Amino acid sequence: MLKMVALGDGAVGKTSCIMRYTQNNFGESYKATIGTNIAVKDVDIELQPGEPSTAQVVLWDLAGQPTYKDLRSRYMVGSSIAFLVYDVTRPPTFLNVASWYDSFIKVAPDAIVTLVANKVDRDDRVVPPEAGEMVSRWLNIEYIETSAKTGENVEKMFTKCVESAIRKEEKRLGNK
Ligand code: G3D
Ligand code: MG
Repeated sequence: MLKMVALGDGAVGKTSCIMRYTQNNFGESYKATIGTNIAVKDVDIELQPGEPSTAQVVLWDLAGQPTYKDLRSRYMVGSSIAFLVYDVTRPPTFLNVASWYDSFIKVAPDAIVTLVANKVDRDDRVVPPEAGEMVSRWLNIEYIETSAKTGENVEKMFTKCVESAIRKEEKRLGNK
């Protein structure tokens, strides 16, 4: 069982990505929820070609934007995976990526992190793919472009994250 947390500024689409993935819908009235939402999902993975299996993932989604560092760390602790979302139509959400990354990796140094450029369906996009790719190279993490609205790459993002985390864990156990 793996813990996966959603990171990123408010309204970038964290909850929408999770809803798209777990319930295949978009734009429902789930946004008003206060607190931490937790969803359990069986993720279909293929660690070796032709060898499908499933992993149970517990998805943590923090509603609102707590300013208390303490609360954020407690939310992040014990995670194997984080997906760090920004909104390609709002540059400030992209500029905050490094700060989210730093605070997460302090708490979960062995976790897998994926950088997610969301809302790519919108025609008022201003953060280009090159910017996201560059930051992901600097941080040495994966990069993927998604739209929770159309569903583009959403399932792929979750599957890849989980496969990477399991591979990393297997490697770690193997090297013991
Ligand atoms: P958060 O959980 O990161 O705070 P939400 O963000 O999932 O609540 O989404 C914030 C707003 O962005 C919502 O709009 C939601 O519908 C919209 N949104 C999320 N993902 C996408 C996307 O991929 N494409 C588009 N076009 N919009 C998206 P409202 O207006 O309902 O607040
Ligand atoms: Mg949310």
